[in-house]
Amino acid sequence: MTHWVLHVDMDQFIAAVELLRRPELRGLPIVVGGDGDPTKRGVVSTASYEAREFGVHSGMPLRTAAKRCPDAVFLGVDRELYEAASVTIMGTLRELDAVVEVLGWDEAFLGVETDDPEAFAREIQRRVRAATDLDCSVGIGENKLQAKLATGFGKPAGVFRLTYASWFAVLGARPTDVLWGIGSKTAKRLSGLGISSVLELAQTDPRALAALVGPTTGPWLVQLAQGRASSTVDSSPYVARSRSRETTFQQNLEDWDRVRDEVALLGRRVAQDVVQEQRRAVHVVVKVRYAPFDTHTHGRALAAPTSDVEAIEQAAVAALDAFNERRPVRLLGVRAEFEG
Ligand code: TTP
Ligand code: MG
Repeated sequence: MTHWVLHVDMDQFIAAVELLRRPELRGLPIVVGGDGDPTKRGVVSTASYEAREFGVHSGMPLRTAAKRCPDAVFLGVDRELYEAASVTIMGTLRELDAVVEVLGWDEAFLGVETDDPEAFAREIQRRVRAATDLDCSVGIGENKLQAKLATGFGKPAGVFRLTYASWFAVLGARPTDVLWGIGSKTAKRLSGLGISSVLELAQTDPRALAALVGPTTGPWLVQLAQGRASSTVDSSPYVARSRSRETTFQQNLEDWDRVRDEVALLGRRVAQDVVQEQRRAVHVVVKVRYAPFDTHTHGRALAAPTSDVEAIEQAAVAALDAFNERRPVRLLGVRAEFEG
């Protein structure tokens, strides 16, 4: 028996949940976001695969989605419905002979001892479908990184295996931001250093990269590109690392006294969430999305771990002071990060 890591990720999760109660919409481009009115401000939570063909994706303003795909059906977000589906999915996974680590509301790692991981993956898909009528894709790897990346190649409703043996054949020529943990900023920085592909990053001397991007980050990036990562799946309950609240304004806020008031209000709300979770925050981050749509963040460390509402609110307001540009604002967010 061999230890395998399987990564399960639901296909077009919230669109798929919506389709269960609106089967007549199956096959049409669906966009879920905001309250479902694409003339209002808000962002796309998810687009069905049909809508993605038109270039609609998560995080995009609803109005842009409506421009790209005028015939899409727009639906409002119904968080509780998706959370209920998520609970059923995770419950189904826990009934399997595997260690289950929940990674998000539509994805989980499974640690499995088996000689036939594909058969195990098919069994997962069969059970999830029986319990929820929803499809998932399953990635198989020798570690979490390989499994997580494999899932994307299995979509939709498929199974894909990615191991050390196939790593470079599958990913070597791809840009570095396909790697889990490398975003567009890091990829850009790397390509500025002449490192564009996964293979190039994998062949970079970790010490040389450490000198350029930092002693921890440099070697870690090289390791990622080589497909190396932990294979330990941990079943201890999922603990959120942060809590956040945000508001999209239907009209831009131009008065920065109001911006400050809104940040204070969000700071208080987040602080109340922190209190409710009986946790302590160590860091507060403010997100400002200026009109038309550029997003910036600044953070503030708290003097000590705290659940004090005043302290968290004040940290949010202090973080706002780091924003030098006082342009019109379309969205504000405040995130409290918990202690270890
Ligand atoms: P994903 O698994 O990234 O996306 P997906 O399930 O819609 O599609 P895929 O088949 O490619 O996995 O995210 C899961 C759900 O999380 C998604 O349905 C909606 C939600 N979500 C947001 O609300 N906002 C976001 O920015 C993203 C990325 C996801
Ligand atoms: Mg998904």
